[in-house]
Amino acid sequence: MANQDLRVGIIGVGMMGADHAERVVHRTAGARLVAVSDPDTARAEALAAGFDGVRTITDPLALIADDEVDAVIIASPGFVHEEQVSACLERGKFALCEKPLTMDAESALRLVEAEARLERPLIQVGFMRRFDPEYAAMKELLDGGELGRTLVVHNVHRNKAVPPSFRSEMIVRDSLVHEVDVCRWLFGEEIDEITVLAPAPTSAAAEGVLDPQVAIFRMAGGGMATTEVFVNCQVGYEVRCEAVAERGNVTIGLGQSVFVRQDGRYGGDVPDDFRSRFGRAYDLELQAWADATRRGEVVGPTAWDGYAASAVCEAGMESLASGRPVTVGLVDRASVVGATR
Ligand code: ISE
Repeated sequence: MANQDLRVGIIGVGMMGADHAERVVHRTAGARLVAVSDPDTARAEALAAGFDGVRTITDPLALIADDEVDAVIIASPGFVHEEQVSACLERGKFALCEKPLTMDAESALRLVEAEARLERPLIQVGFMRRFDPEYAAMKELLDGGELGRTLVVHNVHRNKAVPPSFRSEMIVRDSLVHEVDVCRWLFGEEIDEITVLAPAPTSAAAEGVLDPQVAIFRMAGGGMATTEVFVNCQVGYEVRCEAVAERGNVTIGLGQSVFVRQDGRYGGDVPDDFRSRFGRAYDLELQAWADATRRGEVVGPTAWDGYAASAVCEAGMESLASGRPVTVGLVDRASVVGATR
């Protein structure tokens, strides 16, 4: 496949899937969008009509099985991920699955085990922040060792507003899940324990929704991380991360790329949502996925990363309900995936 275009099918063409469709068509070298699937067939047809040579296939499992589809981007809701990722594994097709990998640790682990039985990785999970140039530079600096051991990581994750259907647990499973992955990746360690607390909620939150939330992670090697997640902050999309190491600290997300002074004031724009803030990260993520898939490899976050994140979030939701720290009970990694991945 290395010399041919990767023929990509996308399942789910809501906000993220439609964004990826445009990205595959216009900004991913060596990849070609050939099919899309969505329960809202009118939406799928309207999207396909905007591009040349893109078919709609109503049944997502038929899209996965289609001979003209080499690899699949899964951007459907999390509750159908297990079935769709399993079908990709059964057909031996590479999949880039948007986060969360599945809705709970048990089903995510089933996918890790099914992939391990194939003895070749096929799944990448869409934790795009690992491809963001600022996060990547931070990781490189910390791994370089000059700053010494990383002691604490502080995160801020704010969305301008979310619909009333975005409940307290979703703040953990859909939003905090990014910091779960970022902290596992930056420290290079699992999260052993999580506490999620909530102050008195903002008046902008829907009835009964605990927003903002503050999470504390205890890392397996003794480090700690704090995260404020605030999904109705009203201002715009803000993601910041500061890593404090023994001989220095690194901060990303200050958003100072374009800084204007005018009429006695100074400042810049706050991005509206994650598609603009992480647009470059998504582009790099898809390019890396397409390149690796054509080589027959997986780069970036693995099925294990998806499982570990689901397990931490499950413990986080329990902690949010009880107000107490909850231990994350991961299965032994080597016994499932071997020592290599
Ligand atoms: C959304 O699903 C994302 O993945 C965004 O990155 C995050 O900021 C947002 O809170 C989630 O709802």
